Amino acid sequence: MSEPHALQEIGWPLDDHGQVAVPEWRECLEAHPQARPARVVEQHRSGYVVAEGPDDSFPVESPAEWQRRPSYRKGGIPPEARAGVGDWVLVERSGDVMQIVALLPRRSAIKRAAAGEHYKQQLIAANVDTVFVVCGLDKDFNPRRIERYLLLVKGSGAQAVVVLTKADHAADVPGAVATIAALASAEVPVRAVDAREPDSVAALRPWLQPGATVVMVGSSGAGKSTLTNSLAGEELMKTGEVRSTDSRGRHTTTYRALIPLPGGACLIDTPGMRELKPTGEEDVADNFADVAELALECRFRDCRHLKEPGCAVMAAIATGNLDPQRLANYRKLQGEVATAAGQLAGRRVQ
Ligand SMILES: Nc1nc2c(ncn2[C@@H]2O[C@H](COP(=O)(O)OP(=O)(O)OP(=O)(O)O)[C@@H](O)[C@H]2O)c(=O)[nH]1
Ligand SMILES: [Mg+2]
Ligand SMILES: [Zn+2]
Repeated sequence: MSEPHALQEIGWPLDDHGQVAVPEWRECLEAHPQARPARVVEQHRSGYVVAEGPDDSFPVESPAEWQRRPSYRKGGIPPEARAGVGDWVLVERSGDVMQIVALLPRRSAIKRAAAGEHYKQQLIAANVDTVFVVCGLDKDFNPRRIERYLLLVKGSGAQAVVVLTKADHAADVPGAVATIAALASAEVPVRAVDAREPDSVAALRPWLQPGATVVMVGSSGAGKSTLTNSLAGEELMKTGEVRSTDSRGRHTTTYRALIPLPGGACLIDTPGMRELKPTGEEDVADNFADVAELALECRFRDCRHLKEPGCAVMAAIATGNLDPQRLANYRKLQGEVATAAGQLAGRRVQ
């Protein structure tokens, strides 16, 4: 095993006695006495790069069963069971190459449903403490999309923070922050920054303490790589101009990468997402507590908040206390989660 402090700098959790803080991980280590722990820092189509410290990364071969096409039949390996960026794996030398021999159980997992008609999950990042939901305060600003991201983060085991970039561009920063603060529950902090300015991004330090891991998600052009470079203090990731007509990015980042920051935290940069579908495991009402609370006041228990008399939800819309677009998004997401949950159940009985 490499120096414990080098591993610790990339997030390896140690307890007060210098032991791995996760008991199941200890068991895995004991089961593979020849292997050593490493963290997946890059995921490419062709394979993985893992690290044993901030300056010590190398390519590894993945187990043969991960290289076969995913299958849901008995014994098949679903995509989310393969390592992703942020995962801890055990690696062992095998001839000339280093080989992954085990995937340590995840402490948290950010997932979405993969594109395509077959129901599949895709891991965005593993073992993260915080998710920065990054959105520009330009033409890309979209509260409905932020609601969608927050739905996926809640229940993942990680905390969400909304990071509004391009604060230097925006006409009404406090207004935008208030809009997002109102739809995100009180436990979701919202920060507006100029992602290009180190002094401005210092506002994110509370979530970047030594040992912490943060993943950034958001659409292309939101400023994730710009933020990465400002926090790292050097140009590690390529950034790209956005289209002036609609502020859309050009998918500059093409793979997920974990970057150890000088302050001791790890930051995961990801490619901008075109589509964000729920996996079916999300709890929509939990994310729309305001709507759910109003629904309790409706006269009928099974009120669909359409034209029923005594509907508290429609009353809140009439008085301006609830944004009709938020209600529409609530319904849309509920429909999507229900569909995905049905597919998930179908897959599990196969
Ligand atoms: N003025 C200003 N420009 C910003 C800010 N953040 C990002 N930009 C610009 O927005 C463009 C896109 O930034 P990127 O960092 O490449 O965006 P990204 O989220 O990494 O995009 P993908 O890698 O395509 O997913 C670049 O031209 C940045 O300079 C900001 O806070 N203020
Ligand atoms: Mg990028
Ligand atoms: Zn109602």
